[in-house]
Order: sequence, then structure tokens, then C-alpha cells
Amino acid sequence: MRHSYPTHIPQCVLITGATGGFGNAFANRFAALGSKIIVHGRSQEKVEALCAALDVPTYPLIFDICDKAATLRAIGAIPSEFQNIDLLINNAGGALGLDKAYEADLDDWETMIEMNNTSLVRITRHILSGMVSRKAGHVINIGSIAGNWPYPGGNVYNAVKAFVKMFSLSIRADLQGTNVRVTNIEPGIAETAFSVARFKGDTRKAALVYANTTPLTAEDVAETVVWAATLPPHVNVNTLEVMPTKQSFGPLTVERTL
Ligand code: 8X3
Repeated sequence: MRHSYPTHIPQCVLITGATGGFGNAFANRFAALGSKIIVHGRSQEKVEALCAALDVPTYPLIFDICDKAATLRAIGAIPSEFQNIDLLINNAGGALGLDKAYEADLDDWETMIEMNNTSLVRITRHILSGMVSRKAGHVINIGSIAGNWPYPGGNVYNAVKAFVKMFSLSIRADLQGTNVRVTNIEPGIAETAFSVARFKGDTRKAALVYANTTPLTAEDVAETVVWAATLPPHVNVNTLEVMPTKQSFGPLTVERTL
């Protein structure tokens, strides 16, 4: 017997950080489903190149996520044919540094909070009003296993991703009765430019993170995002943690006196 299950195709998808590894994969997957794509990025050149490569209507949204005025200006200027956003993917963000808390750069910490939290709540707040008034929509946040599991040097990165998780769950409570869905996708180690950014361009150090193992790919993560987004509207995936098979849990450490 042929198995069939209803799917829901978002009509207009806004992806932040769309020119990076995950974002690019999301844009391609939703374009393949026929969704219109609002492509956000900081580099006009990269955003325009991605828009040109997608075979669906696209709108370029260019701003630095840490710039509040530019963010509000750009979102406020989205043309009417792209205003009915029914899927917001908050993908922009990232890690800076892997130093111990007492050695880390305070500017890196503040920037991580801006990139991963301040900008995410700002964009979400602006897009959510339309979703609520249309009684339809889905916010998918790209969290991380780092929001669930502490690790040495993770400090503020782990904390900002824990914020994203709790923000996702908490706004779900507020959205009861609106039909608007919220999902936090929590990937483990995934090979993208994430580590190059974390290690500030040190590609050798970044490559070691993925050496001799099989990390997730951007396509693996895109598959989970597409799955959550295309489930019928009465189904809400709250959180989805996904790791490569070759990643799992370590023991807690115990300091011992010899
Ligand atoms: C990135 C995954 O494992 O480096 O969000 O924290 S991990």
C-alpha cells in the first residue's frame, strides 16, 4: 500500500544568514519546493549571487544583524509581495573563540550575544506580528547542542544557544491560539564555515574540528528543517536535537587530588 502523508509547503520563507553553509542549504531546499525566498546576508554580492541562483522569486535583504537601525529599515522595506512571511528561519549567528571564561575576549562575548540573541529577538518580534494577525506561520530557530550540553570553552556560546532554546519554547506558550509554530533545531558538529569563524580565519585549526570523523553536513541539517516546516500545520516540533552518529556524550569530569 502506498504511504501518503499531507505536507505543508511554506509560501514565503525568510532566512537570516542565508549565504552561509546552513542558510544556503535551506534556501536551496525551500526553493526546490517552490517557496519564495527572502535572502538575508551582510554581503550584497553574496546575497545577490544566491538570489540569482535560486529559480523562484527572491528578495535580497542586506544588513548587519548587529545594526538595529539597518535591521528595522530593511525589514520595514520588504515589498508587499514578500510581506506574508510564513516561515522565518533564524539561522544567523555563530561562535567566536573557544577560550576559557577567564581568558576569553569580552568583546567576543558581547558580539556573540548581539549576533545570536539580540538580533534574533529583534527580527522575530518584527515578523511575528504579521504571522499572528494572519493566524499562520512558523519560526524555526537554529539552536545547537551547545544550548543543551556545556563544554570547555563554550561558555557564552553555550549560554546564547540555551537562550535561543528557552526563547523558542517560551514564545510557543505565548503563541497558543494563534496557529503559529515554533521549533528549535539543535545540531551537533556540522562541517561549515562555523569553525573558521570561531577561530577567526584559522583554517588549519578549523579543519581539525572535522578531521578523521564524519560530521553533519549543511544538507543533513536542512533535511531536519524541511521536515519540521513541511509537517501539517497542526503538528509542532518543539525541539529537535541532531548529532552525527560519530558524536555522543562524554563523562562528567571529576577533579581528584593525587
Ligand atoms: C555548533 C555545534 O558542537 O560546536 O553549534 O557546539 S558545537
